[in-house]
Amino acid sequence: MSKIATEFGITEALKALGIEEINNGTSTGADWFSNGEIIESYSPVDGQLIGKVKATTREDYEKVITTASAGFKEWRTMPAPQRGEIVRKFNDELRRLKEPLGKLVSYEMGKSYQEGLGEVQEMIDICDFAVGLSRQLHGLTMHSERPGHRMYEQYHPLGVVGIISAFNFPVAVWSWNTALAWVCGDACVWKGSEKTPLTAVACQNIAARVFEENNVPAGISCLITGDYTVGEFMTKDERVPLISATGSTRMGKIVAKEVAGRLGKTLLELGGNNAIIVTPDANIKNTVIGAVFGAVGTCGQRCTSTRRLIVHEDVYDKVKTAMVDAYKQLRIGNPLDQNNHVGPLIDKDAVKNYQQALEKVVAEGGNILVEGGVLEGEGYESGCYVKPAIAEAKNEFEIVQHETFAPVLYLLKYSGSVENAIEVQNGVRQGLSSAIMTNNLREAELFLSTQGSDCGIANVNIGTSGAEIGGAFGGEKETGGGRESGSDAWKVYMRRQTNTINYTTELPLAQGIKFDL
Ligand code: UN1
Repeated sequence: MSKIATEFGITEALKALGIEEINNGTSTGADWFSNGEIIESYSPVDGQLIGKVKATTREDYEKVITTASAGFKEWRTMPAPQRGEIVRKFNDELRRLKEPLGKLVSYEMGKSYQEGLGEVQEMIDICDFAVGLSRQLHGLTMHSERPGHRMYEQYHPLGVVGIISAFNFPVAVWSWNTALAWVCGDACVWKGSEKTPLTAVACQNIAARVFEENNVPAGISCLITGDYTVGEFMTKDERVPLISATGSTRMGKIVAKEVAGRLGKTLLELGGNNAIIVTPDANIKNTVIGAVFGAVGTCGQRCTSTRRLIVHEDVYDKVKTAMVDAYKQLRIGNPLDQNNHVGPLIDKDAVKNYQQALEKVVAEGGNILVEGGVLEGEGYESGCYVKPAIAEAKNEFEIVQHETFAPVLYLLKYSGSVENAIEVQNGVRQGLSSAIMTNNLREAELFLSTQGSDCGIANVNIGTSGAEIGGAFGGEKETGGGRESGSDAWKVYMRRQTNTINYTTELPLAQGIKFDL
């Protein structure tokens, strides 16, 4: 164990979460096994090996999917509020293990400890939400056009749900899907990111233990581990009616095509290119807080991270100076140390992408306002620490149109009315999150109107990241169109059935059709 790991209690956290030196990455809940290659998990915090996880083979997967399919048949017959009670018990364990899990998220993924805890808090919140939901899986009733007939709709469980999640929210995204899918009566098979395999094992450990203690059938919470080839076992599998995938637009397009080819359902949560519009009526102090947190939080690796700041020319210089000043205050370093604001990027490939983005924006005619660069020396041995950068740019630059998963913020100027800013904000292929900073009611309402933001999330006087679980989360255009977590996102995990019951002695036909025999 490294100095950091010892100082910040990583060994204790791993122990509390049941992580061993070598872990099986395949689990049906009741059984753990794995015959694939070994994946090593290195921390971007200090470059140290944290542990190893054995990947899932095709044969391993077959065992998982058969168990999940069989488990589903039993689980679906349990009343939903009773399934909610299991989720409540699972949540008790999350509350108990919040600190070690938050710490492991921070150490394995590199986000700040506070954000690691925040991520576990999102899991707790969605479980609470799901427990209430377990008594509210409502359908509608309709008035039939025929006398003596009753019509209504109901929601039934869908089956086995395949979940593919990314490294940047290695635990919360799983829970947004599973907590809902479980109360809906589905079995879940999860492939987490191969960049964060230990947090996935930790979560599965918790679920498996609670489920076993409560006699939940095997297969309701399953884990598989590996790269995209393991994900493909699920996307190609007709026994998995729904694939919920979070990650890049490139990955989403492949998954969408594969699953659509067998007429399966997808829930896609893909890339964003999120902007904050700053109008002359904005509160500049709040703008800076929202924009800096949005751009550098999680080292710019949220799909909701702020990538573009679209500032009116009247306040442009003021905002520019305030942003540059704020970036000077940023402390970059070990994310477990609560004095630091910015931790490392996930790995050296991410560092390369970051460097290329900065080179590209200059090549396209951008002007670097806050210099980037890779940090070296004591505390930065992992080679994954970079300086958050700001560049003045134009929306039509190829690099600005592209989502770079790193702390690079583009400053764009607009003039005239807020419609011009909205056009810039919407002028990208992605459509996840957006925000406007203004105290002008007309501007705010226009931004939220039909002619306003085309994103799945549109905020007024808060930044683009940090959404609460109560709302539906997701975006339009190349973001994929899926909605997860709150509101009525649960409906995607169920199949809708329309029922018509005739309680007369006749058989009248709809649309007044006569068919006498
Ligand atoms: C993601 O980056 O995949 O709104 C999810 C937020 C978080 C979730 C981000 N609640 O920033």
